[in-house]
Amino acid sequence: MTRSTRWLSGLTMAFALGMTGCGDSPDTADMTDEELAAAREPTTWRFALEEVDGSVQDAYAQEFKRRIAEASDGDINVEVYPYGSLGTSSQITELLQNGAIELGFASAGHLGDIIPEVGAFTLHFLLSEDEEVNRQVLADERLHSLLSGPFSDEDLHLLSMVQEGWMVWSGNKELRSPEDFKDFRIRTMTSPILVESYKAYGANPTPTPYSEVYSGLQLGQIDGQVNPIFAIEEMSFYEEQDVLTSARHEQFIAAVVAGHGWYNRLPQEQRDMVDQVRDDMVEWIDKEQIRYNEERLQRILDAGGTEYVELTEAERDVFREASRDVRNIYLEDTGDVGQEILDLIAALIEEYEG
Ligand code: 6CS
Repeated sequence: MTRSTRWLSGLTMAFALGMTGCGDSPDTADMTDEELAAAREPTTWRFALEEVDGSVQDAYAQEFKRRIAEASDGDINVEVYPYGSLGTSSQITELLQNGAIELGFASAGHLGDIIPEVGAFTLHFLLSEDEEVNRQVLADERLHSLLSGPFSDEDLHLLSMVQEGWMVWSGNKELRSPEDFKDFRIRTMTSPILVESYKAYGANPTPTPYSEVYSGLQLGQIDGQVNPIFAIEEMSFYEEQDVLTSARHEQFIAAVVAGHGWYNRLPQEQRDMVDQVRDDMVEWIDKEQIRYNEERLQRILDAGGTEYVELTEAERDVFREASRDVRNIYLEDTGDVGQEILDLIAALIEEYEG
């Protein structure tokens, strides 16, 4: 889709959303202070999710809403739109670019399509095995300032990078080696780096929107998929799969994003409020995602019929080796900036691992 057709499709959605976000303003000229206060409607910021109610993204958005309402004395209402109400991940990103919504999630596995630099966060065996280290790396200002240019080139403003849990492979067999992946039809998100990553294991990757994964499994159009455990549970993927294999090869990472123009036009005090709430939520959401993933794994195991397998270090090493050349593909797409991002991530991991 070109920029202009993207704009048009975003505009159509914007009308559906009621772009002004407010009705006819009352005539305020003759009002007393009390009347003015009563007539004052809260400002609405629309926050779109790529996940359904009860997900990690929903937990983030609901808490963000609560904290913004508190910090603004009720003047700002964040309206949360769960997955399904505004379209696919790419459509949500278009709405943010067009200014039809103010805030949203954009996972690296989809955003890598339009911001190749973000593909780094879909590379296998790149981050630390320690989630606390990853959380610090992802919140580091040095990383954010490297990424801010590629985001603003696409009319987006990066607020936060959130890890949502280890990606787990689901299938009807254990996936313990690249041989097990031979011709395995695995659904991936749309990022080219993800597609290359699974080709490197010998698999047959099939990028599709999130909403089509369950039917794809049910109809046998795909053999498996990859997602964090909380998502495998809440989207019922486990019902169609016998085995979950954990290689701790990749964290699911999503960006919390604002429209670039909108963010920059905010009054300074509101921008500071957003940044403060964002900073204060880094630890909170990480604890939540860990809890969500642990509880949902238990739910899957309690339901019966799905086995959970963790790869040994030796098995992980084989995948680590097989994934190495994909970094060159990432660098071909991103050049010096990509190299800087990879170098910085490696340096930050070393720094925070201590
Ligand atoms: O697999 C996907 O496409 C999706 N997975 C998660 C956990 N969140 C949103 C994303 O679009």
